Amino acid sequence: MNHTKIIFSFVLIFSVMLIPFLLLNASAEKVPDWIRNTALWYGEGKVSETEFLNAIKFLVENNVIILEREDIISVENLSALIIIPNGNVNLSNSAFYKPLNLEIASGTVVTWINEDSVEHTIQSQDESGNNNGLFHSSTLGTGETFEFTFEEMGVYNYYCSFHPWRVGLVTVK
Ligand SMILES: [Cu+2]
Repeated sequence: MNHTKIIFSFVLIFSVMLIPFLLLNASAEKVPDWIRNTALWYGEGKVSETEFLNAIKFLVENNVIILEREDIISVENLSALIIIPNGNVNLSNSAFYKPLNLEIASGTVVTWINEDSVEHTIQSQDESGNNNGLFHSSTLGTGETFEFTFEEMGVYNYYCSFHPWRVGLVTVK
């Protein structure tokens, strides 16, 4: 017996061993007769491709054919918006920051937009109301924006240096 014959014999033995497994996996009992007929008729040109594909679709939808789906890891571009609404300037208005407490994931870029008719700033402060220097916008006119990226978990307070009663929160989870 030369090399080729030995290898061929191996392949043959393994093939014989594998065939029953393959047949078991593709259990004919799970495939309804109408699908087998559809496949046959499709091969004979008696039914349309759409009918054949619908039959395959049925097998997928009923888990006769199981497709393994890979988890899709998407790299999201995390961003969020806080609106300084019109009327925010007046103490008596309920024109709070929208949202008043923004909840985000770490790495989110937060943009504040001033939709009020007067100027505002965004100034970070600690829990006691003291400036902590984490972020501080320049004066924002109507329609102007300020961005800050929150990298670490925590609760962040901010306020407007012109209207210090306007306090908002960003919670990074
Ligand atoms: Cu303000």
